[in-house]
This record gives sequence, structure tokens and C-alpha cells, in this order.
Amino acid sequence: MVHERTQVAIIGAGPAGLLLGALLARHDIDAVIVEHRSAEYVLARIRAGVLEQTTLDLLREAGVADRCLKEGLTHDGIELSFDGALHRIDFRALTGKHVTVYGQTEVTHDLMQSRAVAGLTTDYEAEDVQIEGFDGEHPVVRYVKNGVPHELACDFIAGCDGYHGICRATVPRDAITTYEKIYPFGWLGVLADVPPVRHELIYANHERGFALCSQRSKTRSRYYVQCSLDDQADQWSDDAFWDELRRRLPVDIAEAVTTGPSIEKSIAPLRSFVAEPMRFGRLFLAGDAAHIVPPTGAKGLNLAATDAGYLARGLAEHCLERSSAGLDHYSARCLARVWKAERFSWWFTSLMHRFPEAGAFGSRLQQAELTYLVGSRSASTALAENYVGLPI
Ligand code: FAS
Ligand code: PHB
Repeated sequence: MVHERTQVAIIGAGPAGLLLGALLARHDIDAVIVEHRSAEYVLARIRAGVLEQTTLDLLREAGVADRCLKEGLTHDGIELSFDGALHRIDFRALTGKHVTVYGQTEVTHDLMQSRAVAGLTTDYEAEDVQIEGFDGEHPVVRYVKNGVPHELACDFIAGCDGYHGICRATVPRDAITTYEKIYPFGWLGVLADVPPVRHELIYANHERGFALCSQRSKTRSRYYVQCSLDDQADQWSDDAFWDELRRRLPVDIAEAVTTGPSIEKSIAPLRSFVAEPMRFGRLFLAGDAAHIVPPTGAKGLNLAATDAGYLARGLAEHCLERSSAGLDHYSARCLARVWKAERFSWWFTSLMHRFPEAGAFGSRLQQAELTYLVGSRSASTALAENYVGLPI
């Protein structure tokens, strides 16, 4: 048995865990990250692509924003496609703000590299991770690494282990309330080394279903089409994907799409989920461990980042200033932001996707709302200020 001690044990090396670790290091607070996958596996997951300014500010505070500031793409708006035409939502004109397109993979890479250079401990491929004692003064994390049992004593545990992690699952059922909505479709996503079809993202509402034209750089694109939950990614040939994508776009845009071999193809289910509260004694949940949004509003990664920012500040106040105010307000402060993002992500998903059970009446309502949205400065501003990120 290896006995170790740290101030904060972080479960999970996704964006929430890695960013929390980087922010704590800026305050000289010791943290160990325990991750059950390999670093290569974590980096191979293709996920988010859009960063709010608040996330970029947190990356800068953590000292890991240099590459993002150099390679990230500044986007001043998005385009909505419906009835065969594009309609631009001008973030800069409506809010004075923009978003940055920079893949979650790159954020994760930068955080991992920064952690390794600083010589901070991340135990990858940890097996049978268990947490206990967080309802008392002496929490413990137990896991097996290379066949050797580890016991990590700590002052606090950060549950950054995602929706399927063990931290939320370890909380007694009568201490937690969950809210969930499952959507009757998924997103089939393709990553390809082809130039993006437009400078900015296109969100398409089409009778055949939703489509999204996104990107990672000027030479790498990320596309999605709404698909059935019965679909399997390996059932979709590249040609079938490109044909379906182009059928959901205006003719001139469809003809401008550069196709090519997929380098990643996967289907993500869509759900809205919130667990309340996000604190249980000395256990704090952050990121997907506490909440999930449908990716339509590009909020998942950004919520994980703001949770990490709130938690890092609360832990720093506790450890350095002997004040528990930040930790005592952590859950309420995160959930106030989470629920606004849940509402926006649900609204944008409901507006842009085809729901079989909504019928012709539901489609007409969507068309009426889209026409109103792009014709009303107030309605467009409401979309824009949620998309670029509400004030922290
Ligand atoms: P993560 O799930 O990223 O990280 C949790 C980490 O904990 C993982 O590395 C996992 O291996 C580890 N872990 C799990 N159980 C463990 C255990 N028992 N012990 C130790 N470690 C454990 N968001 C967007 O904004 N836009 C998108 O397009 C988008 N697409 C997505 C597609 C998919 C398929 C998924 C699943 C999510 C997507 N998201 C998207 C949301 C996503 O980006 C998350 O919000 C983001 O990864 C949240 O980061 P974390 O909270 O760190 O959770
Ligand atoms: C992505 O590029 O993966 C992406 C961008 C915006 C979204 C969802 C996904 O709303």
C-alpha cells in the first residue's frame, strides 16, 4: 500500500480537473489528479470547439492561454440556416463580445503539458477509484495503479470525473436531487482535414433534421447532423454523411462544402442534466460530473471551466485566508450559472432540431420563431448574449 497526502484530490483529468489543478498551482495549493484512462485516451476524445471569453480568461489566469491566443480563431458571430437561406447573428454588434474557436482537445493538451512541465502529479490509468470520508474532516481516495494499492489522504476532493464518474454516484441518494431530460435524437459528428465551408459556424434547421458546420482551424472542420438514437457511427459511410449534410444546407453552401475522409466519426446522445447541490461536505462536484447540456449552445466545456474557476477561488480563500465563504457559496454560485446555460441550451436545441412528435404544427412554430429571431434586434441580442457567455 502506497500512502500519500495532498491538499486537494482531483478525480478526473478532463478540462474541469486539469483546469482546477492548474489554477490551484497558481496559488501554491498542492493537488493530485487521479484519472482512470490514459492521457492518450483522454486526448483522443473529440468534443467541444467554442470557448467563451470567461474560459479564455481562466486559461490565461492558469498560465496556459498562449497557444489558444495565437492559434484560436476569433468569431464575431454565427449564421442560422433555414428556409434555404443564411441569417447572421452579429455577436460583436449586439454584445460587443466574440467567441474563440479552439478545440477541447487542444485545451486539454495545453493543460496536460503545463502540468507535466510543472512536475505536478497526475496518476493516469488508475483502477478501482473510490472516495470516502468526505462527510468528515479526513477524506481519502483509494485506487490501484500498476497493481499497487494507493491511499491518498487529502483535505478536499474535487469530483471532476464526468457524467459517468464515481463521485456523484458515491453521494448518498437522500443527499442529492437530479433533474434530467433526454432528447429523442443524437448528433453524428465527423472531423476531417478539409477547410471550413464558411468563416463562422452555421446552425441549420432543416426538414430532414439539424446540421452544424463547425471547425477547428482553417484546415480542419467539424460537422454534425442530427441522427436517430438507433444509428451506429460505423453504419454511416463518409459519402453518406457528406450527402446528408449537404441536403440540410442551402444549395450554394452545400456546393461549397469541401469533403474528405473522416479522421473521427462518432455519435453523441443529447441530454440535459443537473445534480443539486454540487457540494457534499469536503466533496465538490465540477463540470459534467454535476451537469450536462445538449451541445447545441456550446456550453458544456465553458460551464466546466467556470465551475473550476469558482472552486479554485473558494479553495484558495480557505487554504490561504482561512475563509470558507467561497466554498460555502460554491454550489449556489455554480448552479445559478448552470441553470441559465441549461435553459439556453434546451431552447436552442428545441428551436433548431426536428422533433418527430411535434408534427407540422411544431415545425410551423419553429419557422415563426426563427423568422422573428432574425428580424428582431432584441431576440437576436438574447441569443447572442447567451451564446458568447453571460457575465461571470
Ligand atoms: P469530462 O467527461 O471531459 O472528463 C471527466 C474525466 O474523468 C474523463 O477523463 C474520465 O476518463 C475521467 N473519469 C471518469 N470516471 C473516472 C473514475 N472513476 N476515476 C477517475 N477518473 C474518471 N461540449 C461543448 O461545449 N461542445 C460540444 O460539441 C461537445 N461535444 C461533446 C461530445 C461528447 C461525446 C461528450 C461526452 C461531451 C461533449 N461536450 C461538448 C461536453 C464536453 O465538452 C464536456 O462538457 C466537457 O468534457 C466537460 O469536462 P469535464 O467536466 O472535465 O468532464
Ligand atoms: C464543435 O465544434 O464541436 C461545436 C461547436 C459548437 C457547438 C457544438 C459543437 O454548439
